Amino acid sequence: MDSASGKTGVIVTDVQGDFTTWKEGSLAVNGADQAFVHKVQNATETLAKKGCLIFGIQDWHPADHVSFFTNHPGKNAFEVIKIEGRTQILWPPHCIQGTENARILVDNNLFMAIVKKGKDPRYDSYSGFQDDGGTETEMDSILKRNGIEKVIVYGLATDYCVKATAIDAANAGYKVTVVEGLCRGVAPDTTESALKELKDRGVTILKEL
Ligand code: VGL
Ligand code: ZN
Repeated sequence: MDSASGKTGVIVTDVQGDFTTWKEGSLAVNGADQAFVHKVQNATETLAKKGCLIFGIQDWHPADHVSFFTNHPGKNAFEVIKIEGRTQILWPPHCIQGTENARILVDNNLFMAIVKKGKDPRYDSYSGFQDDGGTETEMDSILKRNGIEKVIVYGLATDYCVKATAIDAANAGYKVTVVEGLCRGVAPDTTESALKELKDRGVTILKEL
């Protein structure tokens, strides 16, 4: 990946214990094992050495978050409901602020900044740029402050947070690359359709770096 010609930012998305089988996470993504996390760690170090600026996204929910099925009496995990017209998938409680499995598993010293998302109990937030209520995070302003024009996005999960973050980055005018081999998806069908949608929106999909 060429970074000499312009400023490239890397957005390492939600590589947190609860999304990994390694840490027996509550929302473990298939294939997000220890080897996967090490591969992400190594790739991120390589990109940092090449001069890319590394940013992290951290899912960071309060215990009463709207996306947890446990906060909807009678509902089960992975049920889909409508909330004020929005589609909400009900997830197992995950990435609760200040819990062990909310930690980012990539060396935190690599990050220029870590943007937390999903803090508002009322709204889910797959994208690192904004939540479902339209409230923006500091991601875009931090990227702009650093003169970033291109972003490389990878992490967990391909079909949710990687997808939403890459789409919002493209919509915000960044040239976006997603590295498929550095992502894992929740389900094969939604992962395939996510990659297709990203391509259709002009995002470059690389198999590997
Ligand atoms: C994610 C579901 C709920 C993700 C976050 O990081 O893809 N998925 N919260
Ligand atoms: Zn979440």
